Amino acid sequence: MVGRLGLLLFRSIFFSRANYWIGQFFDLLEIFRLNGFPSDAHHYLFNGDFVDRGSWSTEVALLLYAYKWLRPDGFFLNRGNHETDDMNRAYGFEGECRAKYNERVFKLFSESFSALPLATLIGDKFFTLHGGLFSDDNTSLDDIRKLNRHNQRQPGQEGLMMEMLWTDPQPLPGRGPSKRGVGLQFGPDVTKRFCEKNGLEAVIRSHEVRMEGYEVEHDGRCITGIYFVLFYMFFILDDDTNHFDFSLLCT
Ligand SMILES: [Mn+2]
Repeated sequence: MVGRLGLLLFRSIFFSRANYWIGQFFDLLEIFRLNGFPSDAHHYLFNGDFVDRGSWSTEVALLLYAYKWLRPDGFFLNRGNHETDDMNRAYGFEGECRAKYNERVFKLFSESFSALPLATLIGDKFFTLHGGLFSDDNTSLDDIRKLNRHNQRQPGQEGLMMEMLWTDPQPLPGRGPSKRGVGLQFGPDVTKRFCEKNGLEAVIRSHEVRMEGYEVEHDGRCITGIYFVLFYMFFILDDDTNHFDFSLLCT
């Protein structure tokens, strides 16, 4: 399973590397052209950070939303740390909305971002989210399900939502300070305990660039995948050969 994901990731990233300067919206169309447009045979999960890079973010977000609307059971979006007000103010998406549309459009996007799932479970075994794991070993999938993201809206400086959007893995056991100054780093023992406690095979996350496009760490239990420029990671599950159940956490 992990190998299959890896292969698909590599195939897609190989392409995006050669074309990342074209612009993210056209990269997205090219991904669909190469790998198959969303259909019964091609399910997609985009793992956050859709906006803020380049000047085509509104088009990207609207296309992703349109596909979600068209194919609610076969097209999935997780929130990234860039789908937040603070980041949009600093990295350009708010300005893009104002330049192309108006303030109200940014507010509508902001509200829609706060409604995006923070994680998706694939087949009950693969916990997929943008950032990573938690400061507290007792955090469970049920705690995540109980999180009311519609009330909270923005991640703030601490807590489950912030950690899910911001944390990174580290090779050393235990936890360490974040190199970003936001969140923390979690070691292989943290990942192992979380997976065992919650009956998971692995954590799939994005949020960082890996030179080979993706990397499997923490004894195979933590997979970081990226998509250059915009999509830190996406992968494709093909119903012709495998069937996966997606369930959204914190729905
Ligand atoms: Mn990120």
